[in-house]
Amino acid sequence: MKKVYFAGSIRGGRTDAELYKRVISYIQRTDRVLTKHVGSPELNVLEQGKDRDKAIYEQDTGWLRECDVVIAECTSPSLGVGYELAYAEAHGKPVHIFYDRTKTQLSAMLTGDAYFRIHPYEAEEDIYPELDVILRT
Ligand code: 6IA
Repeated sequence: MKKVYFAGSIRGGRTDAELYKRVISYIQRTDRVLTKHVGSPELNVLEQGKDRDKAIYEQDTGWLRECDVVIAECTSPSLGVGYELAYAEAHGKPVHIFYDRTKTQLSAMLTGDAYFRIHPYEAEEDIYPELDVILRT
């Protein structure tokens, strides 16, 4: 059973929150997702607090160091997710990036970095067979 760090936009915008939730549930059928809250629709993105944010940063970077693999959904751009991807690379974690190619063009800072494994898709159902391969290897 792998420990999966799932990354998706929070303050960057919650347009794809339902998609994150479905992907997280799919991964949870076989593996453990450390970041389940990313798919939670009731997350209050307006909540503020420097102490709270520090705790979130410490928790998330701890999970990034602990996880076996990072899976990111990057259709909605997010500064936090971009940071997490670079942090994961710096710690030698395998990183898989999914995005809907009909909706967005991914940043050159991701597509130009040969370290990242990039999975463009055109329909949500294309994501799941690729997840099967990632989780089994
Ligand atoms: O810049 P963003 O907020 O879009 O960054 C999203 C990424 O940062 C996600 O992949 C999360 O792993 C991480 N992240 C951002 N906010 C949180 C959070 N609290 N809890 C855990 N991880 C987070 C959200 C509530 C907060 C807005 C008060």
